Amino acid sequence: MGNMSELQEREQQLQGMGASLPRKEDARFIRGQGSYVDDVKLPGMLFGALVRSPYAHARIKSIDKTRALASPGVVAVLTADDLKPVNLHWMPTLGGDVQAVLADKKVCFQMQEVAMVLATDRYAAADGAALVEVDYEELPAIVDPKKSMLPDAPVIREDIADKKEVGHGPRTHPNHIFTWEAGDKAAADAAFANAAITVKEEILNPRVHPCPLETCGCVASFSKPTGQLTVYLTSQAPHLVRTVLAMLSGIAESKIRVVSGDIGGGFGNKVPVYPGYVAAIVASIVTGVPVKWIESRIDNISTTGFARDYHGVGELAADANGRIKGLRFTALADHGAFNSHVSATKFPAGLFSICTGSYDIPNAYCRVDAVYTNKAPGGVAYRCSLRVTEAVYLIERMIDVLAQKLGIDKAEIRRRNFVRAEQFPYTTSLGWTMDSGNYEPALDKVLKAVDYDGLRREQAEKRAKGELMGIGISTFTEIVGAGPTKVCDILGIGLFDSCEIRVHPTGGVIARLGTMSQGQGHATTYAQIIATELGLPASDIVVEEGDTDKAPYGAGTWGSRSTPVSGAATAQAARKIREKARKIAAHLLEVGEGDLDWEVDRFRVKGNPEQAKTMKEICMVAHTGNLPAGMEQGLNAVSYYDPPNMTYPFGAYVCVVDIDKYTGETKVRRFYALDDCGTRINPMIIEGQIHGGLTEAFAVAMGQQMPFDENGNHLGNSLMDYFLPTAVETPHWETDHTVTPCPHHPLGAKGVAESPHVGGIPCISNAVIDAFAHLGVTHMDMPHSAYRVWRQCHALGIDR
Ligand code: MCN
Ligand code: CUN
Repeated sequence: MGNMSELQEREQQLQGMGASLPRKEDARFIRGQGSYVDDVKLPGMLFGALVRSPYAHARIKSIDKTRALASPGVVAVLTADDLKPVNLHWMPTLGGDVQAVLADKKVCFQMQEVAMVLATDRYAAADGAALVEVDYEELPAIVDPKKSMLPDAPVIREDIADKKEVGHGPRTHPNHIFTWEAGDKAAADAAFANAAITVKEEILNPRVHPCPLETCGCVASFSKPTGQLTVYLTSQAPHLVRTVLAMLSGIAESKIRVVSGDIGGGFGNKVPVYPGYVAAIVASIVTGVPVKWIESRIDNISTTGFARDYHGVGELAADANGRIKGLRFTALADHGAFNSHVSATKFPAGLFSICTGSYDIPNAYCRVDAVYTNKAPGGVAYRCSLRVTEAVYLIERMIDVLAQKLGIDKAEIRRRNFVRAEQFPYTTSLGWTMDSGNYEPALDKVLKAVDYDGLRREQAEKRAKGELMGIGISTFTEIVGAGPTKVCDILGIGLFDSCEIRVHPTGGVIARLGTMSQGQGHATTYAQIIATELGLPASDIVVEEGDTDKAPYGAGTWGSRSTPVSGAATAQAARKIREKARKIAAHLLEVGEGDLDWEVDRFRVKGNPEQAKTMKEICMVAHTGNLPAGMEQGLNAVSYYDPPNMTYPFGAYVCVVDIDKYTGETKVRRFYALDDCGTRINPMIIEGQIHGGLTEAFAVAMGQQMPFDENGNHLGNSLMDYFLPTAVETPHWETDHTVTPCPHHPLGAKGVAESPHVGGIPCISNAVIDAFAHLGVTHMDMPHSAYRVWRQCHALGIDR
């Protein structure tokens, strides 16, 4: 064996798992060398501009293209009537519904796509769009989901008014999408009937938008001679998009190529298939030249995948010591005018049923009713792992409400209810089997770090002086890594993921994956996994994602699934290669495979360690004729990984706020976040993800909201109105970690990217509300903007 320092040196040279390797992709990004969809410029390309509806609900009586067609540079104007002959005026959605590509007889939300104007440049297209004359007859709009299913509510989706179901069970009203439930209602009801104490609260997750820096868009290029369709598109899930395009166009999937270049932020906004993509594709098929369509900021905020709009009611039942005996959570989900968000077929309400959180709750029941309204479609986006944000917000808020009612400390009540380390794997009363966790030490570590007792003493002193200070805690568990194909599919396609690795003669490696980075650093972290597994330096490992012609099939990057699913596929593919390399090494060293030990970057003969073959040497030999009998050349492998379970990362966060009772101004004084995502591949990238997710949590908790008036007019669809925190507003984040490996993942890793958002929002809310706890306040809805916090102070009469 080599001495330790030599070994360590070799290991360090690999820059494998555990190293805080700076992101490889940043060398391009910080030099302005990224290549985004709007950088794609093809010869003869036309520009498409969408004509959008000014009304939230209206019948289209006529569309007059004459003036637009006469406008300089305008080549064509497409409407639903033009798409009908090719049957492309409607398209399937990832939520099992259909959506109008261009409005067919009526519009169902403000800014809905009505026509596409094609012109020789972007300005001519915009001018042309302004000249399309649409005659609308306005209809009454439904904006409040609570009014959606009233008996006399106007029917939003006349196209499916008679359908008894839209993919997810019986519908009870034309504006009803589905009702989904989990758990044992009778058992939960009994727990409530027998409980010493019960609490109930209405809790809103307002409609917000992830607002990535780069808006959505595409360049569609159809070649008439070959019948080949190439679409450059900002997609988090290029293969799923290709499948949907094949389904809707009838073009063979082998003749469709979807290419996602660099993505300037996705945050779930770039999962769905949008009407603009399909309109641009049809436009390219019709005109025979490439067509580019890029959203403006206002288009993006008003029409593409928003998040949340979840109207929850939480109920907990407990004994006098605060041990929770029962949980009942219901939610009314506003999906807008089309059910377009990504959801696994069996989970139309996403993974909401993870709402028992980190707690051992014996009886639970949850129910989600989803409805149509005259608002843009969506609901699942924004670092959310399919409604986990809403679930975690509800339980983390409700446990505070319970603590308050019982007069038990908010850290103590969590401790009394945690699933204990020895209970894992732990099956929740709503049916999930949580893989691993160690909650109490994580909470204790955080409380110690912030001197929780000292903070509570300080708070008591401040309260005595009439000042407002709040301490928020959240001890959340996420569910990420969708998911096992036995329970998870989208449009019938199982949610496995894939990695193909090719090793070249001199030891360079190229890996291709079905996922798609939007800023998560995949080019770096997948390379680190391969470096460790194959003993080849990360610097020589190239990672490629996003081109469906090159990468093996996979469901893409969302729901923090890249590490849990594709990270595992990467390890498995690399291990297949290492096993082949072992056979070659055994052949070269003339020993049995079992006589070899793997050591960082080479195989050594047991008992005769001077005899060794490095991976680099084996790479070359694999491309010669000197191989074991019958073995083919090459060192390539592909793995399609079907995860046996989801992964359940967790965290313990504490937030301290100071509130000015005269103005409502709220300052996050301190935020301490401890995350546990099992084995950590790149600590620096993890920290970056946590900083980003916490900043987005701060945005949601403190200021983001998409307001509408009663006619469905959007009241805040520009960055003048919509809150995006900059470095100026953003608090300082303190991060920490524990490591509880995932028992079923080949590397022991869990996902992490969404945790800080999911756990951060309730932590900040809990802090703000805790500031008012001694005054009897149990809940305040987000966002906690200064005005709204001041209103609370005013209602309590403490602002004078
Ligand atoms: N990682 C790690 N060790 C772990 C877990 C993760 O080093 N145990 C690293 C991974 O290798 C990867 C990164 O952390 O480089 C995030 O990994 P993971 O948690 O698997 O999440 P995904 O890569 O699947 O990212 C998806 C997630 C989602 S769903 C949203 S929304 C979101 C987020 O990522 N959108 C983002 N973070 C974002 N960050 C940026 N910059 N831009 C977005 O659009
Ligand atoms: Cu829900 S936002 Mo991310 O899963 O793409």
